[in-house]
Amino acid sequence: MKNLKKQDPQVYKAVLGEIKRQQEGMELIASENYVSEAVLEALGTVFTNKYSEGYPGRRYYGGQEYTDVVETLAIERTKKLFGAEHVNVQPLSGAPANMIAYSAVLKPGDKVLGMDLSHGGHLTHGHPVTLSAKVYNFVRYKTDASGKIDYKQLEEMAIKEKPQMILAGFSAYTRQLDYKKFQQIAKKVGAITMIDIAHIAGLIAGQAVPNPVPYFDIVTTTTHKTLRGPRGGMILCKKKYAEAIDKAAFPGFQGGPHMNNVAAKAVALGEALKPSFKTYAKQVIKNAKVLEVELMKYGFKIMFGGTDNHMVLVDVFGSKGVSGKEAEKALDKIGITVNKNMIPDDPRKPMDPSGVRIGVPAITTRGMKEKEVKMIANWINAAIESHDNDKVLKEIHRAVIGLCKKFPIYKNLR
Ligand code: DSN
Repeated sequence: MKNLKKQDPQVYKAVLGEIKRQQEGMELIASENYVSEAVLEALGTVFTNKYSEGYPGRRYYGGQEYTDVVETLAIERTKKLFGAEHVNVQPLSGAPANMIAYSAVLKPGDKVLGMDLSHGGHLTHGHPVTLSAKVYNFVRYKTDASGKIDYKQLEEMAIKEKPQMILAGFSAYTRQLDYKKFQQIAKKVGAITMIDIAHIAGLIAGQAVPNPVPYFDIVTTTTHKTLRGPRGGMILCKKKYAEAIDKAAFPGFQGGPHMNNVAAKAVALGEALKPSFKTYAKQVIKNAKVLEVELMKYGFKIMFGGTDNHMVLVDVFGSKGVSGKEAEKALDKIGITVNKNMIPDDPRKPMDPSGVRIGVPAITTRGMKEKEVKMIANWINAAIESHDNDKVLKEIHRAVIGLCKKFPIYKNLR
């Protein structure tokens, strides 16, 4: 970064600080990951200078011979990874991807059956504070006491509500969804099916969890979580919806795509096609399972009865009398980053809920395995139990930094 260093020392210093924070911190936010240096390089290319409204071979501006190359690569690689009929790689991120998908197939006021946020859903799946909830009429389904989705109840709701769309997907739910059931219920009531796979896209690409793409009309995702690409979104759909999705993305919702991100998406998708990505995805699942088992041994209550994916949702208040906010703060002090999170029907408030969400995609990218996860679970327990003892927290922090140094990231970035 020699030009940045010389020209803008303030920004340079902040970048260095962030590199150090990422190097020395234990990143357990379930939606974060570390991209490869090749992905970072693609993000920093001259593609950022280019306007490319339209799609490969049919753009509104000239000079597209190279943007067409990277966008086509990203599309073809996504089709191959997920077996998708049609792919749009232009959504700027997950929330825009969802809004584009809704607007492609729904009219304002149409009804969507989506998962409740506190039961693991996502803000953009119809939370009242979002634009989508102002435009469409969301009705929310929940998990049952065992933590599973009650498909019988979902079917009854669908028959009663007659939604135009049934939406699956989550940001804090940890169990495998029954894709076929969603498809069957939607068919019964004539609804379109959509699933948001943002959290598990990498696990699907790595064949560590079942692929929902054959079962759903529309699939949205981000590219920066388990898929380990740059920040961005994508929409996969059946051919039938291809034109509507493309038109809804541009000119319907967005302007020029961010072609440096599209180039970086292509690079990350190329990485996901390699056999090593399958090993990565399987290790993510193994690490999450070890985390679940270890935390349970320490007396933590794991929501939804456990995990089938890359994260656990822990009721820290119910288990240890420490709120999600306090737990997040204590873990911050030992260099472990997680996020406070609502648990199903949480009696506490969103800014200080009962839970924390803990995910392992980033530490798995660093090369950490079962042995390290056991150490991490031990530190999490010790930090939460000693959340008001700064001396103990400092000691644990030193140990966390020691382990992080053994698993370096971005060795060449300066
Ligand atoms: N912010 C992402 C997450 O943490 O799940 C999704 O919006």
